[in-house]
Amino acid sequence: MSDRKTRITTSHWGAFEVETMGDRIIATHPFAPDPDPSAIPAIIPQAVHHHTRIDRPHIRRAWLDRRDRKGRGADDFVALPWDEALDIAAQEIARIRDTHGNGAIFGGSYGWSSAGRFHHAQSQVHRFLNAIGGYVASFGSYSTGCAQAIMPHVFGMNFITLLYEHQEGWHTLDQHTETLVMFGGINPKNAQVSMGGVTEHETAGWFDRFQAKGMRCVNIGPQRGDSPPGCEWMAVRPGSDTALMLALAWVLEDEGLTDHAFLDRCTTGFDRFCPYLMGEADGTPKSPDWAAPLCGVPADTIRALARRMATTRTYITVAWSLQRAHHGEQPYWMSAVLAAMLGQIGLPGGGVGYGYGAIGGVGKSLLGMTGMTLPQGHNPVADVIPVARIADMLRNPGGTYDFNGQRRSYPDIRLVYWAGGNPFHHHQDLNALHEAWQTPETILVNEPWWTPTAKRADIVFPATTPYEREDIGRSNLDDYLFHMPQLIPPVGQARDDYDIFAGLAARMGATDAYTEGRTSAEWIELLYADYRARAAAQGIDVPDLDGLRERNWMKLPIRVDGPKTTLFAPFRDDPDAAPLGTPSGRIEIFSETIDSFGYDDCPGHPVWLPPAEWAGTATADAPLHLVSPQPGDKLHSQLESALADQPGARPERLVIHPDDAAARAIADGDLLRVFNTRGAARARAHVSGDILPGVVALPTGAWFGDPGGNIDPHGNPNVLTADIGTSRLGQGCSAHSTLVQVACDND
Ligand SMILES: Nc1nc2c(c(=O)[nH]1)N[C@H]1C(S)=C(S)[C@@H](COP(=O)(O)OP(=O)(O)OC[C@H]3O[C@@H](n4cnc5c(=O)[nH]c(N)nc54)[C@H](O)[C@@H]3O)O[C@H]1N2
Ligand SMILES: Nc1nc2c(c(=O)[nH]1)N[C@H]1C(S)=C(S)[C@@H](COP(=O)(O)OP(=O)(O)OC[C@H]3O[C@@H](n4cnc5c(=O)[nH]c(N)nc54)[C@H](O)[C@@H]3O)O[C@H]1N2
Ligand SMILES: [Mo]
Repeated sequence: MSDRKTRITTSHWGAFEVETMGDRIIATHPFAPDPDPSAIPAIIPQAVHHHTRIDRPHIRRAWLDRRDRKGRGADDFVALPWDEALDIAAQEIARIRDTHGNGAIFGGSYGWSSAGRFHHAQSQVHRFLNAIGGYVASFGSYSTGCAQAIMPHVFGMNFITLLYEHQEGWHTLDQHTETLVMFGGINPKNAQVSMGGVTEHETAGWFDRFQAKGMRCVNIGPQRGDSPPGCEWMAVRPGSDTALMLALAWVLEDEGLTDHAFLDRCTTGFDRFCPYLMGEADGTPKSPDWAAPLCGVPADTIRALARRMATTRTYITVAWSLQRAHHGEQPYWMSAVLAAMLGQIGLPGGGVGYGYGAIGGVGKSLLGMTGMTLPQGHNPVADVIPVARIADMLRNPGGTYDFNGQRRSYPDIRLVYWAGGNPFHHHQDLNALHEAWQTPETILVNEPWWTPTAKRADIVFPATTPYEREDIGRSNLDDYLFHMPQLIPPVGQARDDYDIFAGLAARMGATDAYTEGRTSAEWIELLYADYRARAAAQGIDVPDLDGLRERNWMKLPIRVDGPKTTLFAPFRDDPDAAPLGTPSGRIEIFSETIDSFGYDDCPGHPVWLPPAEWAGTATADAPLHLVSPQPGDKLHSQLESALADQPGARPERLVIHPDDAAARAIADGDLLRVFNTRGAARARAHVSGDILPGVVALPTGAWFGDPGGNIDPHGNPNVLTADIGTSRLGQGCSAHSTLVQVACDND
């Protein structure tokens, strides 16, 4: 058939081949060089043409009629022509700005949106809001917000720099590591995803090699499936890892296995920490006997693991999930202290690393190559909130809060603009967010689909998906470069975010600042030419844009198949000559800075601080610990409407142990009600011995249902999760610290 075409494109879940016929995507196929392609693209044809696509601009009827704020999520919408909707939106943004100032506009707009360097929705909304005078931004991420606050105090560098530049590559682990101790596991399902795309999905392949050479790989966490088959599973209660790490440290110290020479040379503050560890400070030795009932691991198992860690080349990895939990600062800090006591930091294949498996880019060894980024301009508004404090901000204008040593106050937000994120997927305690969401005067959303967030907006602009526009695919965590062709025309009347903002900017006299006179095609030309020149300066030859269009993709010669140069090796050799960026220049086991904040929820050295909700605080009403991991079959809430169409797909499946199921007369496949005082969700039972008794797991991403019902019909865990900061230090999201009850709900 003549109009049948295939081209390669890329996405956060990697590259894939797209087959189109005329205006439609009809199929997708794996990208041949990828050894372990993601299954996510299979749903793309249905999702892109799904009836939940937003076809035209829409304005909520009650807002249009009388600027009503209260009915968000419940009202119907009026479809309007583009010009009319853009006029109304521009007038409203200008009105709020002129009446209340740019500090009344929230443009944090957190979310992953889509891959593609130019049409990155969050960059576009930030650039637009800067062009009209600025906005209140958000700091950090839901992924690693807590780690981004705590880890610079410990290692003296930005957490993101630590992750991508100074952690060991898979290659080095393969060559040198004898014991891999994985708190929270390393899940190849999560590693299928990476910001901007990971092309060769290699995580599962590395584990095949590790196992072939006999590396001992220990998955420490509540679910066996958090690591590839073949790894040992040491089942621990969620939220208890710090107690386990302390007990491992106690054994090292008690049995003379601590590397004191390393501690003396490369760390500071062990003398302040050790009395707490050994129990001299508070009368409680943090011994295996102390930790065993907290974490559920037998004391002898803890002792044996500590000895093994001290006598073999050991690499500790910590999943990001451990810090998306109340007091998530503690396991992160304590893992660094444990690694320091082992004295292997800076040795190949030894030490500690964060987020292997969380996203596919962590552990890849690549030469640094600067990317292609749309400049976002300057934001004159200084106000920034920690990203997960949005509901507090909306509820509590002028209210004060602590964050990483600062006392701040929440701005008075009158207008919210969201593009490329789904807060009614990602935020905790969604019923409470729904209430808080009724306070701003106006909420605007650009979205391809009628997500729960789009349904709760006043003005909704339909955005294109990456398949409907041209872009360049490139991630700093990957060694491929893609031309992402426009494969089909925009669905319905969808427009690119860039054109939506250009339309608003034109109406607000901000065209020069926003577009600088360029179309999106001209921006792509410019940004790509700049990228190409920088690549050439590094000696890397990439084709010009027309050449890349023709080639569609290329592999970049930036892979390092050998040890990576991190700053920990020179630091270890001579910490005076290569100090870390901490105040002491050393790894801080005790931090004078954190101590000076005076936070009881994050004191001057790591401590065992149980989460507000975990096994230790379980009650008869809420006896089970809920973890809400990332979904294997999609990215967050993206493509959900098409997936949900599949027979039996919703409600989501809740993993529950056979003992917990039997106690509730639940059989595999039963319909369930999962609930606590914050909300209730329906789910379908997946009874499995691969989860610790007392723990249940419900993945994120099912769309939050329409308001009005008292139970979320699809199984969104965030109707259950608690919306509290990790601590006054990090203020990250605490999604994984949640207690629930589960009951059979077959009728
Ligand atoms: N309970 C619980 N909650 C969690 C987590 C957890 O572990 N447990 N994890 C948290 C984490 S780590 C994260 S990162 C967040 C993720 O939360 P989000 O990043 O908000 O989730 P996504 O579903 O990826 O939302 C992206 C949205 O952008 C839209 N989009 C895609 N492309 C475009 C585009 O080109 N233009 C526009 N305008 N829109 C586009 C998609 O349709 C989608 O609705 O969730 C957090 N929430
Ligand atoms: N397929 C797919 N992959 C993804 C994503 C996706 O949506 N889909 N999202 C991506 C994003 S944005 C992020 S931030 C990363 C997140 O990566 P992670 O934070 O590593 O992933 P999670 O899936 O939240 O959690 C991993 C496992 O941690 C365990 N866990 C939970 N709490 C605890 C605890 O207290 N202690 C221990 N030891 N284990 C615990 C749970 O059993 C869970 O399955 O994943 C990325 N990868
Ligand atoms: Mo994330």
